[in-house]
Amino acid sequence: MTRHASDDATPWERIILHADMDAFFAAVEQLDNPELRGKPVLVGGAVKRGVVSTASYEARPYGVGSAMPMATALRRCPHAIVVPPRFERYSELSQRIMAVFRTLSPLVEPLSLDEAFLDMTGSQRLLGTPLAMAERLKRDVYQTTGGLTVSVGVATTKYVAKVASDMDKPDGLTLVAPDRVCDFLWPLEIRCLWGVGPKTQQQLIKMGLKTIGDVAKTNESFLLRKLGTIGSQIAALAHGRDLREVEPIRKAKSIGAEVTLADDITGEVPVRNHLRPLAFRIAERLRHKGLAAMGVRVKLKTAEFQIQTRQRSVSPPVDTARYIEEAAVSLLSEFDLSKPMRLVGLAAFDLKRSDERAQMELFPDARAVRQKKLEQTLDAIKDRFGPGVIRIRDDGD
Ligand code: TTP
Ligand code: MG
Repeated sequence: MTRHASDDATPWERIILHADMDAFFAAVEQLDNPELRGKPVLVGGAVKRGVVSTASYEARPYGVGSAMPMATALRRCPHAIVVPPRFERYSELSQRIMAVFRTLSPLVEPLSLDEAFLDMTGSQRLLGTPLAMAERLKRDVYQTTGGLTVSVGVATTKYVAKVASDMDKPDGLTLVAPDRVCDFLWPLEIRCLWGVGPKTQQQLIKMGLKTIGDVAKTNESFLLRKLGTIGSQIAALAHGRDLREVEPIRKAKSIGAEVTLADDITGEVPVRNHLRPLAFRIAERLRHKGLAAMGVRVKLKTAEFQIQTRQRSVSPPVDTARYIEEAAVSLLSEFDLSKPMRLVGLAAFDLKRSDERAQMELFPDARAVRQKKLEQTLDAIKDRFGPGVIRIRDDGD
C-alpha cells in the first residue's frame, strides 16, 4: 500500500473512494478457470483482426495491454493464453461488485463495468477512518466475488482518488491525505491529468510542461489564453481542486427501438442497414436525456417468431449513433443470420449521465468528442427545422 499520509491533522472535507477492478475481464477468467491462474492471459477476439480487451498482470511485463491488436500481443507474449470474452459473465459480476459498493454508501457512481466512485463522507462513525473504509471495500469485494481484487484510491476529490487508484495496481490501496495532495500530484506526468484529452496534453507538452507540478506553477491566465476554458479547469486539477460530486445513477434502464419489416430479410447486410437508423434514433434520445450507455443489445426475430438477443458492454460509455452502430454490428457474428428475419431491434442499456460536467471524464478521446459534436449539430438542425430535413442514409456503407 502507498500512503501519502500526514499526521491526519487536516480534516477530510469529503471522503471519496475510487475503486477499479484489476485486469477485470482476465481476472474473471482466472477466477472461473483455475488453470489460468498465475499465467499470462489475453482476453479478446481470437480472430486474426481481433484486439485485446485486457491482459492479465502476468502478461503485462511483455508490453501487452488493452486495445492492442491480438497479433501484436501474441508476438510480444507468444505463450499467452487467449480467451474469448464472456460479456454476460462480466456484467453479472459487475452488478455484484456494484451491489457491494452500495452496501458501503448510497452514493455510488459507476464509470464503467469495473470502476466506480463512492462518496463515503459521514461514514466514519460506522466504518472508521478513510483507510479503514478502503480496506473494508477491498475485503468485501474479494469475499463476495470469491477472489477478485480491486485497487482503491482515497482522497477528498474525485480527481485525486481516480489518479490514486492507479498508483499501486494490482490489489492497491493509495490514500492521499488532504494536506499531501500537491506532494502527490506534482511529480506526476501530464498524462495523469485525468479527463484531459490527448490533444490538449500534447499542447501542454509543447508549452514545455512535463509534470503536473509544471502546470500548477504556470500562470492560470496564460493557460486560459492558450487553451480556453479548459485551461482554468486544468489549472484547478493541477492543484487538486475538483468540486465534482459523486453522482449516482437514478435507475438503470434502457432505451431501445425496433422495426418490424414488411418483407423478411436474410443475411448480414440488410440487418446492418436496419440497425443504422435505429442507432440514430437511440443516440438522439440518449443525448436528449443526457445519458450515455455502457451496454448495447441487438434483438432479432425470425420469420418463425424465434427471438435471439446478444449484448455487449462498451467502454467508454456511448451516446453517438456511430459507436452504438459499431457495437451492434460487432454482435452480428454471434447470430445465426441464415434464417429470414422479420424484426430488428436495438437497445442501449447500463445508462449513466453524460451531462456537461461529466463529459470531461467520459469522452477524453478526440475522435469521440468530434463524433458527438457532429451528431449534436444534427440534433440542433432537426430541432430547428423538423425531422424531415435530414434523411438517415440507409444504404450500408
Ligand atoms: P480497465 O479498468 O481499463 O482495465 P483492467 O481492469 O483490465 O485493468 P486495470 O487493472 O489496469 O484496471 O478496463 C476494464 C475492462 O474493460 C477490461 O478488463 C476489459 C474492458 N476493456 C476493453 O474491452 N477494451 C479497452 O480498450 C479497455 C481499456 C478495457
Ligand atoms: Mg480495471
